[in-house]
Formats: sequence, C-alpha cells, structure tokens
Amino acid sequence: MRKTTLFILAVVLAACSHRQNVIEQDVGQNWTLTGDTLNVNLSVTVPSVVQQNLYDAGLIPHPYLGTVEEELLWISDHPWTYSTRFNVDESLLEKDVVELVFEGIDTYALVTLNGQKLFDANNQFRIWKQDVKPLLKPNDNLLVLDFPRYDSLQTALYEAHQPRLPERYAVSRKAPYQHGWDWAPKYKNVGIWKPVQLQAWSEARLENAYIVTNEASKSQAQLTLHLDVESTQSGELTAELLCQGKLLQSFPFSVVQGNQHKVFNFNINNPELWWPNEMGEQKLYVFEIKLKQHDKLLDSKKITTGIKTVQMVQEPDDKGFSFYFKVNGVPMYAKGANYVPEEMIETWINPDHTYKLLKMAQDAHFNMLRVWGGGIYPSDDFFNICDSLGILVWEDFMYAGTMYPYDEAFMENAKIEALEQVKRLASHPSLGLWCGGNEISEGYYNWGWQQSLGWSEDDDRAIKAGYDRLFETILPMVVDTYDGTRPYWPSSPSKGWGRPESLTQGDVHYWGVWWGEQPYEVYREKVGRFNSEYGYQSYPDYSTLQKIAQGEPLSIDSKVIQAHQKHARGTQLIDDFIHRYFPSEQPKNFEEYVNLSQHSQAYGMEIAIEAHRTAKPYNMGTLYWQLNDAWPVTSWSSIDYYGNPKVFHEKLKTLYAPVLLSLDKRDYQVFVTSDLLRNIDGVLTVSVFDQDDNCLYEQKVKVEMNPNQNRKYHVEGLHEFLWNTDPQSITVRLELTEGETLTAERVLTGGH
Ligand code: BMA
Repeated sequence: MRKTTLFILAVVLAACSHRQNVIEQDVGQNWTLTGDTLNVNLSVTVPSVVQQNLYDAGLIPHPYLGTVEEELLWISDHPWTYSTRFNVDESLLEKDVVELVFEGIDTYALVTLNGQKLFDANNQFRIWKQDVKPLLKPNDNLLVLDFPRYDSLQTALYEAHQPRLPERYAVSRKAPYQHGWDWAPKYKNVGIWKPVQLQAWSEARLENAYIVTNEASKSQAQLTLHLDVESTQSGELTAELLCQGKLLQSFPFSVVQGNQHKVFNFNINNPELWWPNEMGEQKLYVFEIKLKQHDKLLDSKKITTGIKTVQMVQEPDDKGFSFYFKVNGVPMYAKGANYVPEEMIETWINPDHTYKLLKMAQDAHFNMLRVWGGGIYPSDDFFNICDSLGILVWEDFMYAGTMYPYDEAFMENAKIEALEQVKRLASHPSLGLWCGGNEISEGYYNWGWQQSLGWSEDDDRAIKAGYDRLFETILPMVVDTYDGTRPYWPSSPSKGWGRPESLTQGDVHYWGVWWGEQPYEVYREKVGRFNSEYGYQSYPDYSTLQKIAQGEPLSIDSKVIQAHQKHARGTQLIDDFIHRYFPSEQPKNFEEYVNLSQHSQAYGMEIAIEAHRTAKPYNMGTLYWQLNDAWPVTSWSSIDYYGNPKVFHEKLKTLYAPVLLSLDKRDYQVFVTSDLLRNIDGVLTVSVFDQDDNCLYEQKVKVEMNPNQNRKYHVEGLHEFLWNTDPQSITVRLELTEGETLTAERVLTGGH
C-alpha cells in the first residue's frame, strides 16, 4: 500500500471509530508549530517532529544528505511549541469520561488544555493521558505543548546527578541512538511522534486486551486473556471471548471504580501452532472480546495472535551452561541480526519500508531479530510483520551502554514504561523474550567507569544497587506479572567479550574482531553459546553514496564520506582488512574500493557464521550486527538505508540456509549442519574444478541425519587432494541431494 493510501485509510478509520460505547476522535489535524528562530510558524499535522516539519517547510536541508549535521544541532536546543484548536463532537461530551490520549511525546513537554496544566511529559516511551471532560467545551479548545530546550534541560539534569553517570542521555527516557552513536548523527527529535486522540466512554471500557500462550501441545493449548478494565462505578460485567467469530467462553467478573487488571484462562483444542520461519506455518487466530453489562455492549476489541510457547534453556554441561530457545518445545537454532530504528527522524518510519526490509531478512532464512536496546520500541506494524513472516523477536528494553539514575521518580517512570510496552506487545506471537538492555552489565564490569568517573565505593554500591533494582527486580517482575510466558534476560551480553565465561554461558557480543582489531580467523575460536553481536563495517551501495554526495566528487577522504562514517577508526579498519584479505586487488576507483569493502565484510561474516553454525548444538544462535541503517551511512549493516543488499546479505541466502555445507579447513572433512525438523537421507557430492571448469576430483558420501543435527563427514581422498593443490586455482563444490532434489549447495572459490 502506498504511504498516501495508508494515511487516508488511517484518517477515515480514526474519524469514524465508534466502538459502541467508546467513541474516538483524532486530534491530529490543524496543529501549529512555532519557534523564535527562523520565525517558525507552520501549519502541521501530528504525529510529527520538529526536524520533519522544518524540512517539509523547506527551512532546513535534508538531514541525511551532504554534510549538514552540525548545522542542524541547534534544533534540539531550542524551545518549540505545538498547539491546536479543536472542536469536540457532541456525542463525546455526553459520555462519562473523555480522555485525551497521547500515544507518544518526545520527550519533555508541558501540556495544557484551555489554559490548565494537564501534565509534564518526560518519557518518550510512555502513553500520556488524562480525563479532560471538565476542561472541554464543544468549540475552540486550545491544546498546547511547550517543549523546553532539550539539550540544556538534559545537561542540567545530568549535572545535578551525583555520582556522575557514564552518559548524558542516561537521565532522559528518550531513544539513546539519537544522541549520536557509532553509526548515527546527533538528531534528537522533538515533537508529538505518535497519534493523539480523544477517547470518550461511559460506565466501563477495555483499556487493554491481550492473549498469551502458557502451554501448547497438538491436542490442547492453554492461554490467558488479560484485560485492563476501566470503570466509573462498581458492578458486575462479562467478557465474552470469541474465537474466529464464534463464542468460545464468557467470563463474568466484578469491577470497582477505577482501573483493574483481570486475568482469565481458557483452552483451545487441537490448536494450529505459530512457528518461526522454516520451522512451520505462521498460523494466526483472530479473537474478539466483548465487554458487556447484562446484555449491553460496552466495548469490544479484536486481538490477532498466534499460539506458541517459548522457553530459554540454560542447563549445566561440561563446558558451562547451554543457552538456546525452544519454540513449541522444539530447540531452535537462531539465525538473524540486530535491528536498529529504520530512521533518524523517527516519524519517517513507514510500514512499507519495514515490510520490504523484513521480507529481505526472511528471504535470507532469518528466524530471529534482536531489537537493540539503544533505539525505540518498534511499532505494532513491525510486530505484525514479524508475526506474518515468522521472525521471533528478542526485544531489549530501551537501555544501552550506561548506568542509569536510581531515584524513586526514575524507577517509577521506568516501571510504567515497561508495563505499557509489555502489555502492548504481549499478543504478538513473534515476541520471543524481553531483555533488560544493551551492554550495561558489560560496561559496568569492563569499561572502567568506576575510575574514569571517580566513583567512591559508596557511589559504586548505590549505582550497582540501582542497576539491580531496575534490571533484576522491576523489569523481570513486570514481564512476569503482565505477560508471564516470555523469558527475561537481564543484559545482552551477559559477560564482556574479554572474559572466558562469555564463550561458555549466556550470550556474547564478540567484538575482538573490529574493536579489538583481531583478524577474521579469530571468529573460529571465539564461538559462544549464542553470539548475539559481531560484525564488520563496509561502505553502503555506491548509488547510496552518490545520493548523499549530491554531485560532489567521492573518495575515501571526501567530507561527505567522512560525515557518514561515525566510528572513530572506521575508515582505517575497513582499509586494513581490504589490504589484508585482498592484497592483490588494485581498485581502479572509489566505486571498486567500495565494492571491495563489501566483499571483505562478506568474507569475514562467512567465517563467523560458519564457525557458529558448525558448532551446533554448543552454539545455538548467531545474530550479526546489524541488519539495517537509520540513515545512509558506512556501517556494519547487511542492507543499507535505501534497501540495497550488500554482498554479505546476498551470501546469507547460502550461509543461513536450512542446511549449511562447510569444509572444515583443519581436517578437510565436511560439515552438514541441518536446522531441518525432518530426517535427511541423501548423498553429499564433493567436487573440485580448475579455472577452466575441468573436474579434477569427485567423491560421494551417503548422508543420513536426524532432525536438527550437525554432523561431520569424512570424504575419501579429499584431504590429500586439497593438501597438494593451490586453493587459489580451484573451486570446491559441495552438493547435498535427496533423490532428484537439491537440498543444499555451496561453492567455495579461490580461498575466498
Ligand atoms: C555494539 C552495539 C552498538 C554499536 C556496535 C558497533 O556493541 O551494541 O552499541 O553500534 O556495537 O560498535
């Protein structure tokens, strides 16, 4: 669907969204954005952010092109006001309650309605709402959001915090990546980034309704329906649960005045389960909840969900502890990547692009994505797409790379955020687990903050106690209470990559290659139980560089190329490995050089992925850093900002295929690594060709394997043959056939 069609559809839906007793009115139109600098006075619609509005009005250049970052940084240190005048439909004012609901405000804003303060928003990731019936008039209501200077406010909050925290952004519940990252400029968005609505209702309504799977077998699934019911009075209500249009069960219950969380268990016989990609189908069920008082319908909600269980398995063994996921009781080898926000200007994220990106992931055999904790919680669209494509989501809470404040107000804010996000996402079968955040415990133990920030022992104790309270108590308690079916993992990784335990238990971010400047071959030794980050940079597609350069000449040192490289040593590290691994290549121009950087990245990632997969079941997951980009940039991604696959992404079609064939260069035996949930009964053919395609060697081996098995096969004479042959002059072809069917193939050329 085109963006405009989606938009019109959304407006129409919003305008006539009468859920019987509940009436909604969109408040997204006729807004004004004002700001002193540039005499800004713009007519805008929301959701939107200042950076987007200024660009749309032609007041600033495109934030992703050229070398404009520095010119645009003033925007987040400037006060802005969004205001609107609106009328309220009579039917709303007749209801008992009329709530004004902001699904997302980024970040600090004083919100007033008709001159009365409603609240001070201070968390990008929360819903902000209030009953405004007493303040509303039928006509000409004035709603104003005053956004203070974000940077100055944050600095003041940061400096007031004792002891000193590692990062400034720690004090603000706002997407960390917008403060600058090693792939992101410092575009701190300001605005109303999600829809605004009036929601009017009488008596009672369903604020939230979601369904989770507790247990599931072929014959029966046990599910739980969670309801948040808001009521103006005490009384008796009924929740009717319909499945695929048919009444399944009725749950009578009592309510008191206010909000209440209600939980009901029910069963589905002979369920069709939801499976990750290539493990089975992605069956989705549509449930409907009807909230009734006697026979009067008060509210209803539809829930699309799938029936699936997920467990995180950690069992002791002779090396340490296993770490893997069982989906519907079946061990899953996780193949995927880390996902970062698709845009720097967060309101530019659009579902068509998300679909294309995730479809490219699915086509490359992904079954998992980790939503990295330095970004934003993805939209419902993202999760709907993952539901339909079978991508299991490792969801970080949005905390990354710093210690956080630990006062009561911060903790309460964090708890409400977690509660809302857990409830919003719980029905999605693609949601696999919740993780506390990115590289926080790693940072605490390994990055020397104690010394660099001069913490006393007491400071250190207080900060660590705050960490424990948030990541070991509050967040897991919220997940357990309001979901109860998803595993919780406090920090990714669990141990820093310099520690031996990082390879024997938990998940590991192996950054010895790249950050530690080790060669790609080291990936072969650094195989953890679950490699949840590793990667190497390459330039994006040459056409992407041409777009950002806008006609300027391109070279390694051109300003625009440097402005789109955010890692201090990035240019050098890419160059080092091009020379190391492609010494005989002489790129004739920058375009060839760019291309070579992609071949280098692909070569390194091939070594890593092969090492991980062939170590199954010791290793049970490989998620490289990173799937995508938030703007056109040189980075670790396999797909660039404009959706161009890099050489590495194309290679994933073989590297992540359900059956991977690999040659173990230590003993020249062949690994057959199968993620198939069926037996294999086939023949492995190994053949070697010279540069003129003459077959120099061929051998066949019978292959019989169980589901989900990884086995090594000895191939008669192969070792001796290869030992005596120059790898640069041959091509090795591996093929697994079952009858007439080609189950897997791999072509290994010229040492690369
Ligand atoms: C990882 C991530 C990001 C970062 C990446 C590359 O540790 O968690 O913080 O962008 O490394 O340096």
